[in-house]
Amino acid sequence: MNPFEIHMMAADDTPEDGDTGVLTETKSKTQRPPLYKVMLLNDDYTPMEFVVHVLERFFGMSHTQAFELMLTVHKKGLAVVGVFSFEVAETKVAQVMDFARRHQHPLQCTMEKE
Ligand code: TYC
Repeated sequence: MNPFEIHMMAADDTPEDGDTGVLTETKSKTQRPPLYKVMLLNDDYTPMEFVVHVLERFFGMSHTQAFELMLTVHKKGLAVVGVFSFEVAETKVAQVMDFARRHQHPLQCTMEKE
């Protein structure tokens, strides 16, 4: 997006006038949408293989990536598994929570503004 806008302002803009327009330049701040971290929390009951499967299925990770990140959550208590727009983050959290609930695992997934 072009952050510069040229505003042409003619004080009295009729064809007979000749060009008495005034040029002004304004620099408008480029707005970026807020991003949200999606985090997975450790617990004592969810099987490791289930968490690996969740990371592959909902976050597009390879088996190796997913296994390493699962181990990080297991050791550290939690980890960021992705950064998304609000709507995408909300969808990921809902998908993971629903999938865990359907399999009767207590796995928790949350989101937080970056
Ligand atoms: N701590 C679990 C176990 O030992 C594995 C696990 C990892 C659970 C990551 C949740 O987000 C999690 N079976």
